[in-house]
Amino acid sequence: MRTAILELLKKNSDQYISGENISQLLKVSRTAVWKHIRALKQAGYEIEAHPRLGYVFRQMTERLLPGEIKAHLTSSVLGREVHYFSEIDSTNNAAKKLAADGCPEGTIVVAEEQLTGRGRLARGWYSPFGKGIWLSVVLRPPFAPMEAAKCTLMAAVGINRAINAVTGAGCGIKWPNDILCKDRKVVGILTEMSAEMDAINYVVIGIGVNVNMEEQDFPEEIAATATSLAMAAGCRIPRMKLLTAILAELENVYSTVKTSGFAPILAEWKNQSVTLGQQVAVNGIDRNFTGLAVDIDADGALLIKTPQGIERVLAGDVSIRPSIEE
Ligand code: BTX
Repeated sequence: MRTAILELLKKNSDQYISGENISQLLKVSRTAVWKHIRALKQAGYEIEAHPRLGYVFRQMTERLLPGEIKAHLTSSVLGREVHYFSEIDSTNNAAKKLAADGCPEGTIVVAEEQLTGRGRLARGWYSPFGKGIWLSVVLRPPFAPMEAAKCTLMAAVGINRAINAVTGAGCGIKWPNDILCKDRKVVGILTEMSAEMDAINYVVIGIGVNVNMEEQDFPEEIAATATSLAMAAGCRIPRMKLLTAILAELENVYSTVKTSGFAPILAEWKNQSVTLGQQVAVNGIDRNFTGLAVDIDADGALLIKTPQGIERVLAGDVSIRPSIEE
């Protein structure tokens, strides 16, 4: 009923429509109309109420509400179940709970704000209200658990395709889990998994996209290293369009991997990479060193040329250094 009332208001957005009219047209009591309109307003829709004239729909909500996501969705599996929160600790935490309880593949969790958004290795992810896309996607891939690490690379390719198509911002992928715009971080990806010895139960791909922040919106600690798509593109970016484009491209890359394996996606990753060909400093799990990033292998590991030979890095942090002699 709520959706029907919303549709009626949207269709008549150039005029007031009385509660009486709505109740007759949709065969529902006036009290129910009033309650549904109150709920729509609470959800973020701007509906003006006039005591004599009735209601008028003023503005599309800017929120990423489930009904709006479903109306704009072009993917068929990703986003078929949407869990929306105005604020939450972390969308990945919620998605992992849903996945453990058996939610279908393609379920997404979206929030306007994360209070304790998470990065890798217990680091934080700054996620202010309404300015970004804070999203987690549940997949149930038919791969062996050791393949799961490549889901991050797969996601990066899909997300990078979508943000470049929607914003023209010219972003590139930094190994292993960031997308950069003009050398600053605009997207972070956190992939988490639950698996048995030989099968994956679920993978949650957590995606944080800085969409409409301005320079002054970033806290001091990350102000010099972070940016937003709006800052890069020079205009506000419609979050709904971007969200549905990300879901569509993620679905495309996932379907490529399922039919043809990771090779085509790794090839595209190399083309979109801002890491390869650069001098990098590796902050590995057990050692730090520098070298030239020359390639990624079939497992998604970064290959670094050092004076001692080629080093293979499967996990860790890499910072790109200003050009120095090898
Ligand atoms: P990461 O460990 O590679 O990066 C985390 C680091 O990035 C932080 O320590 C900080 O220096 C910097 N940082 C924090 N917030 C931002 C930001 N908004 N923009 C740019 N740099 C920042 C990256 O981890 C993975 C992040 C995934 C975030 C998503 S959001 C939806 C989902 N839910 C959740 O809790 N995490 C994921």
